[in-house]
Amino acid sequence: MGDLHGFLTQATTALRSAGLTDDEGHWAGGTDKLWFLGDLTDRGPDGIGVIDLVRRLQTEAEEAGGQVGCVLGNHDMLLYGSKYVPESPVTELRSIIQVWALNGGQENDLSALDDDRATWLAGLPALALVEDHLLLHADTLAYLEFGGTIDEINATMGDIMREHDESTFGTHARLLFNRFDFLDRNGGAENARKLLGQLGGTRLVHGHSTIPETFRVNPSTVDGPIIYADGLAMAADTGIALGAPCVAIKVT
Ligand SMILES: [Mn+2]
Repeated sequence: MGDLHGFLTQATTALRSAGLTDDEGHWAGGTDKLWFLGDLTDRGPDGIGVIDLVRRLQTEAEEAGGQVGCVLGNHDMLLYGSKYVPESPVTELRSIIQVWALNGGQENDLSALDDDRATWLAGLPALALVEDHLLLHADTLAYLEFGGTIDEINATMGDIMREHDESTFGTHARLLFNRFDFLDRNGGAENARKLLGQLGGTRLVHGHSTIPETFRVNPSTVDGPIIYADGLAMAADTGIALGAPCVAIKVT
């Protein structure tokens, strides 16, 4: 599932429609694997509710022999940084809490982000290789600036999240704002091949750059992912905050 951005009701409905949860909202996916592509919070009404939903399903899926995971999004970093290092500079002019507020940050989410939830966010991987799909939040090569393998990149990102270094946190988060590296006009297929060649997988699946904005389509017409870059990339963020439907995408 692409970016949920606090739209808890839509997420809950989409999960039930996909048969991944039952009528009471509990995990019904058995041994299936369900991954979220980051940006659980901001913009929508209940980011904390989305975090809590993902965490609960993670426990329930594990008990059933399935798997629920989530990669770290830039908005998850913005919210987290706003709690621990609010003055950390993202640009010369703006601190992380300013960037968070200007990009849909919700006071309710920040005030309810306790240490338990924040610690969970800090433990999210930046990248995951699942069934030959390379899952990542942003469609950017910038991940390679954190390391040369998935494990290295995840370890570096975990350190950044846990260290709470006010002087560097914001600029690190900013790297995940980069996007469109896999679109044709930017040498897309070549970039996708580079990332997959280095990190593994046959197709990358990303959120972050919404389908309506990236491919210039009406949000109301989006009903699934778009595969592009010679079939090497899948855009999975339908653009819920733009009014598009929330969809649990089946990838294999
Ligand atoms: Mn997003």
